[in-house]
Amino acid sequence: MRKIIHIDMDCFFAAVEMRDNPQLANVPIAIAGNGPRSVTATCNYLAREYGVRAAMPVGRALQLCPQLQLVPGRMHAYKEASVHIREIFTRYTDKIEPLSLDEAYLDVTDCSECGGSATLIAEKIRNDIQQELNLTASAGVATNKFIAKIASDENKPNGQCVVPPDKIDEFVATLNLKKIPGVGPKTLEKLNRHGLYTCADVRTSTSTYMAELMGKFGPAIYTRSFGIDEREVVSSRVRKSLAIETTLNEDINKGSEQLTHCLDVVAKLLPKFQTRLDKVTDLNIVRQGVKVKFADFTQTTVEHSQDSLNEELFEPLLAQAIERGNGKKIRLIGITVGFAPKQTEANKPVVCQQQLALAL
Ligand code: DCP
Ligand code: CA
Repeated sequence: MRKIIHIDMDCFFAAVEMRDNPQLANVPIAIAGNGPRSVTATCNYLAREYGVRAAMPVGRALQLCPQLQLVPGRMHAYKEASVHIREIFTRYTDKIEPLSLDEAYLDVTDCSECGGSATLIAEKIRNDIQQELNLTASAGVATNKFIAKIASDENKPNGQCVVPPDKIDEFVATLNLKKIPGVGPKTLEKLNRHGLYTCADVRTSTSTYMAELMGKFGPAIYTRSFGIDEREVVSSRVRKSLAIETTLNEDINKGSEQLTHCLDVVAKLLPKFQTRLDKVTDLNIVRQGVKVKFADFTQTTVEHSQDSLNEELFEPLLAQAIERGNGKKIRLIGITVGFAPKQTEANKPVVCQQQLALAL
């Protein structure tokens, strides 16, 4: 039986700002630029009482909460806090899988601290964070990553939730499917259309049916609905992609010039993208793509298999993305490449003579 902790900082960017500027401590705040097209990165819990949320256009946030204070982000301060919390994690285990600056899975199965109690280890980690950073974190404790992640959200902020093995079944049954990581609004809508709202509903179906309905993700939703998740805590993540994007100062209107304008934007993004790409030396490019967000906030990505970055390819990729928009204005453009690990002598799969003979 594994012991997994998911740690997640509370309203992370906002909490750092409230800590560093006492004038912000007791007022609703959101981290956002103050341009007319800005969206919030996050907001504090006071602002959430008014309905303000992350990724909300600033105009809407101010409608909901006119006294909302907009605070520009200070990424260096968030990174510094992130490095510090990761250092705290290393005191307890080396099996740490960061998910973002403020979130990580820890496998503490072999940790002897606190008599081996994952519940107490989670409390101690949260206490270290509070003492050393003056910030609060929430935690979920369970026997797998899926349950631990959902549990960490249960008693937010500054709380934790432990789901022992004999409570998993009950915990998962009533779970709304939107809580399953990876189930976004579109997936949820499709599941709902087929009468599937909770994990208990999914349990009455079959893995095959779920695969037919949802493709590759279907069987995963099915196993998750029983609270099963065999994924290991992976200490060092291999980068899967590199992306860069920009929200435009003004939407690009439909019309014959739309593609040319988009290509100009891509040309501006390319130097920075290339600099970042040059730093990735241990991976092979396997895909190249574009992302386009339209004025109504719907978005699309178009990708093509590639073994190197081909600038000429952006034109047909963008043309296809624009076509999918059916004449909608464009508000954001991004470019991406996907990677696969390089086959070096060190990581080449070892094929023994016998297997080779069989393959031949
Ligand atoms: N973030 C962002 N843009 C988003 C979502 C998040 O820039 N659309 C940033 C700001 C957050 C940080 O990442 O502070 C962590 O994201 P979380 O989703 O964990 O949200 P918070 O930590 O802000 O709040 P919570 O207390 O709900 O975890
Ligand atoms: Ca968080």
